[in-house]
Amino acid sequence: MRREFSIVNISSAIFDCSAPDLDSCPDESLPEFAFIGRSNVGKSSLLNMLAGEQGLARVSTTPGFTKLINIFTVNKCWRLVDLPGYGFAHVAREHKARFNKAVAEYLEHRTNLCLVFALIESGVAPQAIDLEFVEWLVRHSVPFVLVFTKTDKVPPATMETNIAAFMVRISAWFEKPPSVCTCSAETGQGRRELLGVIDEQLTAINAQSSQAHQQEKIPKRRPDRNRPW
Ligand SMILES: Nc1nc2c(ncn2[C@@H]2O[C@H](COP(=O)(O)OP(=O)(O)OP(=O)(O)O)[C@@H](O)[C@H]2O)c(=O)[nH]1
Ligand SMILES: [Mg+2]
Repeated sequence: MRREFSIVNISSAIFDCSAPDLDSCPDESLPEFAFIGRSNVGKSSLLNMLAGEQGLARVSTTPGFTKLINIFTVNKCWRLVDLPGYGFAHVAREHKARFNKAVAEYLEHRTNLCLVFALIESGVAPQAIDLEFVEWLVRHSVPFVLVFTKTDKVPPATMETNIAAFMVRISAWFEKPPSVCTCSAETGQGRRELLGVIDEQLTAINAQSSQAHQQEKIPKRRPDRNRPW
């Protein structure tokens, strides 16, 4: 059965800050959705495509271009986060270590991180580095959706083969496999579905917080502790 999504309507997307590490990130008051994946996989491009604003996050043909945790506030109430890529060998060794550590800390400890979009190139067979990274996400209980990118460059049959092969390689790590989406920042393919994923998460968060609010309003039957008077 086809899933129906109610779509997040993006009315504003504003650059918030570039943080070199977790401590420099802004307060944790807004839900965040982060993009991670190999250098050059298309993280910044996908962020721009979803936000509907070319040039919001900087795109480059040079792998390893995004070096900081770039944070964007959408509709003043949630955030998109463009993370530095992994697996770019030519970044200076100390930089590589530092950025990997910053990304790992962000993914492990950011309490307002709702969901990670783990990007994989749809045109390539499963790569060890992507498999290792997905395993790391599973081991650290980071919630994620797999997003196969650059679908405009790949014949559909090749893409299907690559996705199926990737899913076989990771199948042993889950009881229920992660959701899979595909996208092209070039054509806009996948925008509706990915915004639908974000919308589902935001709806669930809203429901949780209104439930918590209601519970606060219900008078407690008994005081929490004995009163001294
Ligand atoms: N054909 C095609 N090219 C894309 C797509 N998405 C990104 N690109 C190109 O891929 C290159 C890298 O894109 P970025 O969005 O900068 O990739 P990134 O993952 O943010 O890269 P780093 O910041 O270096 O880790 C650029 O030349 C983009 O124009 C896509 O969907 N289709
Ligand atoms: Mg980038």
